[in-house]
Amino acid sequence: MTGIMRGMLVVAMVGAGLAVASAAQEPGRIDVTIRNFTFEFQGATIKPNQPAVITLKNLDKVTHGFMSPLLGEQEVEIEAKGATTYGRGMRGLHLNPGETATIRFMPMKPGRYKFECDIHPNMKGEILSLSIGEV
Ligand SMILES: [Cu+2]
Repeated sequence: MTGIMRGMLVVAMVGAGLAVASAAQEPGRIDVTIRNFTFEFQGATIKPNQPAVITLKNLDKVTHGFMSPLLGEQEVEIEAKGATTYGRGMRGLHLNPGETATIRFMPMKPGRYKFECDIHPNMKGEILSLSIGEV
């Protein structure tokens, strides 16, 4: 009887292990909506060495910028208006009214990545890249 119980426990644990492994493949997603000269966030945490996707949307009637040291440090891919820009050493991007952009990159190390709108310096935000277990 105990033998059967133990067998069931092992199966359950293997199942849980697979679920964790497949979750690690999923990119970390952050949605940033620019509204009323403010960066609004959803899911503002990403993990080091896990692909990250930031989706930017400008709902204001003026052009806003998204500028961060994060973009200058590593390979980044930015998709906007049907064109994709990629490479290293980007300073940021400008987003026209109503436009969206998608930024893909691999956060290499844990840390706080500040970003701001270079057109309106009072607009600021921060993306956190945290290791599992960090707070
Ligand atoms: Cu702005």
